Amino acid sequence: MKGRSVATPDRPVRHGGRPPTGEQAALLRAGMRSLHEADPQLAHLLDDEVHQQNTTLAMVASASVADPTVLAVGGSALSNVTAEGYPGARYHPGAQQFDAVENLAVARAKQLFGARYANVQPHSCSSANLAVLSALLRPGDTLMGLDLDAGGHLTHGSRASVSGRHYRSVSYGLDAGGRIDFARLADLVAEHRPRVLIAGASAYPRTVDFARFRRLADSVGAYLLADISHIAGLVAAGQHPSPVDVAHLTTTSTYKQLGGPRGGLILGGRDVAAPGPDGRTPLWRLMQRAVFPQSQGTPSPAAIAAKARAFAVAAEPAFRDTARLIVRNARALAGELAALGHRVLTGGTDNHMVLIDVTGTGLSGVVAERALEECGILANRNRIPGDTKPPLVTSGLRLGTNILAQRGMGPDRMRECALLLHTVLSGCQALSDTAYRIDPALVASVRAEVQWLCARHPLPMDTRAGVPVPSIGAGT
Ligand code: DSN
Repeated sequence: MKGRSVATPDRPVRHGGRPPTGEQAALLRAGMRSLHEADPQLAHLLDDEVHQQNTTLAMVASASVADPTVLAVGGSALSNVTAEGYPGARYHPGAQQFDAVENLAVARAKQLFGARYANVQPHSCSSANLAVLSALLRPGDTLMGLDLDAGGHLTHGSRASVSGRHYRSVSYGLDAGGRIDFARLADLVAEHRPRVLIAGASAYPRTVDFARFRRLADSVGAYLLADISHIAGLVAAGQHPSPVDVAHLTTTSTYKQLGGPRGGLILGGRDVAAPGPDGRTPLWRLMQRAVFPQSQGTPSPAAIAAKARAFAVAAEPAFRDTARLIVRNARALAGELAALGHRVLTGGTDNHMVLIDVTGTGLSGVVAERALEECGILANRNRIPGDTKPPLVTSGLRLGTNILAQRGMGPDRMRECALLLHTVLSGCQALSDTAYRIDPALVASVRAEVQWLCARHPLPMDTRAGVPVPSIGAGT
């Protein structure tokens, strides 16, 4: 151990300002080089994925692009560490670095969100939500969340998920304007007296009034869980009100808008020491147990390291600039699409998301998604309120501006993006709910325009664009 210090939770590794030795970087480079020789089939698929991401216009609202440093950290040798438990209280040896990394990730998550508590171990936000629910509810207790068809999430009480099977799930919905129907929600809360109320959505383009949710939760002594998976970047950057000190607990995924690895996060704010359902155990302690050992075993050390890196990237001023651009772009995109005659749900957006009803163009959501993909534009089908088509077909399309802003596109470019969307949607002829015909010349011309835009606005990982690739040492 000469030349190295050993971390404990109380004594993080200090390197005295010395640069990293480069052993990890050498390992990554050697690994990729070996992969090319040992498994060219897989190496090709990975290269094709990078190429596709660089050359398509991704408007999938639940996606963002991870910084190359986040991707590299996610592939680090920490993957080889097996260590159940928490820093300083592991069930396996050899967790010195992992302990320090997990402490760093927790500290950075707390700093980024102004939280008093963070658990960085959930493998996804679905895992985080199910852990929270299992700690606060007994089977059969009442849970209230936004209906899946109104833009809610599976884990908010959908019958398709254990959250809707183990608990008594009562869903709330939207008003005629497509906004959360708080009047109806107040009636439902008074009638059903949920033990947990969830504020959060997968397809909701408007600001979520967390304080109003909290007042409703308090009126019946319910816990408020805020799921900010889709807006976590905006929350971190101050572009959406934060629920961290408003809700009892907050959950998020780390990849949708935080540019992190696939993973989840539980945050606690002002109320994290409030008692759980037993009247005495603080919520933070319940959360620690709820994740490990109650719902997960071994955590994913490399993913936790990548979260630590992503939280640092999200704390940089450039991230806040991008978040501002995300919102401005979404507003511009919604305005342009409306001007082109598309029905934009709720009439616009407050966040990164634009929902449109594609039935006006004679298409289903899945046909619109497939035709756009053929032209190099990615956006996913989405059910809309009152949808009569099945979930795999749908009547809507969900668009997001996270990656457009990460590419450095601004509101002026949204007119071009809207025109490309419009050209495809209006030029596509539906043969059924799932089949379509589109002129190959139109496909070629849209693809060419997409290529041009992508080349003008390269992703941070686009090595074709002269983005510097760090030197990681000779002879490796
Ligand atoms: N929840 C799904 C979505 O919103 O796209 C996947 O993360």
